[in-house]
Amino acid sequence: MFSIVALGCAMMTPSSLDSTGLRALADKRHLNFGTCAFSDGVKADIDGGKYRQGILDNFNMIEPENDLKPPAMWQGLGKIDFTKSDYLIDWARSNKLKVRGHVLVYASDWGYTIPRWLLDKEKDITPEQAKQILHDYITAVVGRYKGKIAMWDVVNEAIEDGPNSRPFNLRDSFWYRKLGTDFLVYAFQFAHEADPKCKLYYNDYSVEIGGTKTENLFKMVDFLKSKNAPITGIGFQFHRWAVEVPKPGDKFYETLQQIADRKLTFMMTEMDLSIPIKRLTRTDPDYGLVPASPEDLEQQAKSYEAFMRLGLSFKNCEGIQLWGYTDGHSWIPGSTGGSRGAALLLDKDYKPKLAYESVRKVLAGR
Ligand code: 9MR
Repeated sequence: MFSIVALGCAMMTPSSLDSTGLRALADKRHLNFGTCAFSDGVKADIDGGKYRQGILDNFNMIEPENDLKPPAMWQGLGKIDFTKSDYLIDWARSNKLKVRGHVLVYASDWGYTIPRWLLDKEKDITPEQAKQILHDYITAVVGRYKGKIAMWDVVNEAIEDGPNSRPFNLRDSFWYRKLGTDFLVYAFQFAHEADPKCKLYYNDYSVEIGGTKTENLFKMVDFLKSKNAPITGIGFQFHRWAVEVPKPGDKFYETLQQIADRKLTFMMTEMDLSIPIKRLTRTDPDYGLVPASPEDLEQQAKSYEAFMRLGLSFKNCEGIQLWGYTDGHSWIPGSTGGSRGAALLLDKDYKPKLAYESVRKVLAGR
């Protein structure tokens, strides 16, 4: 039975690891510690090679940020373009980085989730054909990276934020309209058949804090388990604001304990802890990149420390991953109209922030 257990790393003493990047510390405690990454970023000329070096110094795992998403690679029935994902995954493997796959079914019709051409064909596709299409896509993608991708987000963000009348408050999506709740079960089954050793996750945002969306998550997980779907664990994204400081016994701890009670693992999959950023015009080179107030960086360091301790206090935590690591490459300013950002460990110039030091401290067991 899983339970909250302090990992005993408080015993470790400061050592030469203090002066190295975070990767050595994560390796030493056998922790999967990752960041999202983009294939063009790891090319030698991006930011003078700093982007790829920062990954190598600090992480032992990566997850393609967008390159493995269905709209990025799925060009038509039977047509999948693996150019970018192959490049990134080959680079990761040649540098002994583990790879997390993201994502097989992004269960929404909205945004960068499902290829437009598939939605356009919807009225000509029967449920049986949809099942076959799902099977063939998952088999091709998981099969190509069999043994190379350690864990996959099989289904991502299937639960809607606002209330609706669908089971588990699922989003209205192509896959739900064609296959009902079975699409969830099929996706896990097909992925498992294609790579039986791969760990398979359901991944979502705003489910780490308790409340209605979390209740829907548990209902969905219980449904998947009742159908014997081969699910390993839950990916909690942890896109949060750096005002939060989790403490044992609070809603964050309670939610993760419920995953342990269900004998599943979990990962923190996309952590970034944003702060307000300086309002600048879009043409300013610093647009979206500079904190509004230096005090927020101290608060952010406290918040990172507490979130790291939250994850590491559970034995069934299979890893901690950040959604990027330099403020120069982050989705947040673009999606908040330039009001929030600076959510990561290094600043836009790849200089370590206070948050970096607090993560280092926790990884070193201090
Ligand atoms: O960071 C990603 C951004 O570059 C993309 O434009 C966006 C749309 O697909 O997705 C972002 O990543 C999301 C991830 O795939 C799933 N969880 C939320 C992430 C942030 O939106």
